[in-house]
Amino acid sequence: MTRTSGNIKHVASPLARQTLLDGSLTRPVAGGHPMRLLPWLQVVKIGGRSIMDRGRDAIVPVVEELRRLLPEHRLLILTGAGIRARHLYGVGLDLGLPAGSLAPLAASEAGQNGHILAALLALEGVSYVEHPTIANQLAIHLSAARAVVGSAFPPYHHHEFPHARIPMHRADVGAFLIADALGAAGLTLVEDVDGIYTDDPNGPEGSRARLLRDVRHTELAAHAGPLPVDRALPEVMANAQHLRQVQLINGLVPGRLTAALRGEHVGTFIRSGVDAA
Ligand code: GWN
Ligand code: ATP
Repeated sequence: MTRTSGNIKHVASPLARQTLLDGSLTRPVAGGHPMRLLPWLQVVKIGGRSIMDRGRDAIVPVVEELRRLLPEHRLLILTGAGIRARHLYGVGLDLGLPAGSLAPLAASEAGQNGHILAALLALEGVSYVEHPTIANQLAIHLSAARAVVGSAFPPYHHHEFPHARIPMHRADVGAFLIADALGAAGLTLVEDVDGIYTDDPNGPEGSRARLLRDVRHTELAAHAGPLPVDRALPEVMANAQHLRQVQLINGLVPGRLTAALRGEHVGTFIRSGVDAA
């Protein structure tokens, strides 16, 4: 909307003369629901420690399963960081590095794992794509190939919140943020456990751990014990715009990923805040 007085052109904006901090003023303009950019996209996050660090024995079957899924789905495959990031955190924390310095260093391992996975899928036309490409050119890359691979870490870099010494927004949070922002059809977290348990099934209390098949983000946020996902994930899921749930599955069991992408309940569903809205 433009208006001309004399030689001056005024550009009218419904938000021009008001604070962006007053919800009652912004709601009529900003209160609508965002569009889904890529509603057919399936996002799959492959665990860094739980899958990639296991090497050939775990990676090759997962790659085979991904390859067989390509005719059926268009995929954004994201990789987490594993043992090299943990070593990096150890050295960096000992030296006193802040969370914002550690975040990009750990993220680079997620990228390395993505490069490895993409190389194994290159024959299918799958490539590693950079963060800026995921941000701006995902659609054209996914019209050229059935899938692309990227780093699951969010690109916070030195803007990482100094909430704790270890960066709080890691691969699970990054995968959720991009899947929800794109309005993707789904997000599957591929790890080495059948789902989320009441306690770490591989920990000292493991024999007593019970599998939780369906949890709300609020229950996860309140969970006192260890979790197989970033602690900040339930917090981010509370504010989801599109994704109603995420499924965490065991990628070491052949067929689970295929079933999950077909909508079957084969792991733990984590419900976001979308249903409650
Ligand atoms: O380097 O493997 O992207 O996609 O957080 O930043 O530390 O960078 O600082 O486009 O921008 O190491 O160089 O690296 O993993 O993150 O990338 O090969 O600026 O394609 O240059 O947001 O890949 O890398 O590590 O993801 O997670 O050059 Mo890497 Mo990562 Mo590549 Mo990316 Mo970071 Mo870029 Mo970035 Mo940096
Ligand atoms: P990243 O991609 O960040 O490396 P990841 O996705 O590979 O991470 P881990 O952080 O290794 O996954 O989480 C998986 C591990 O979490 C499991 O092997 C399990 O031992 C452990 N774990 C801890 N608490 C739980 C829990 N409550 N339920 C299930 N597994 C748990």
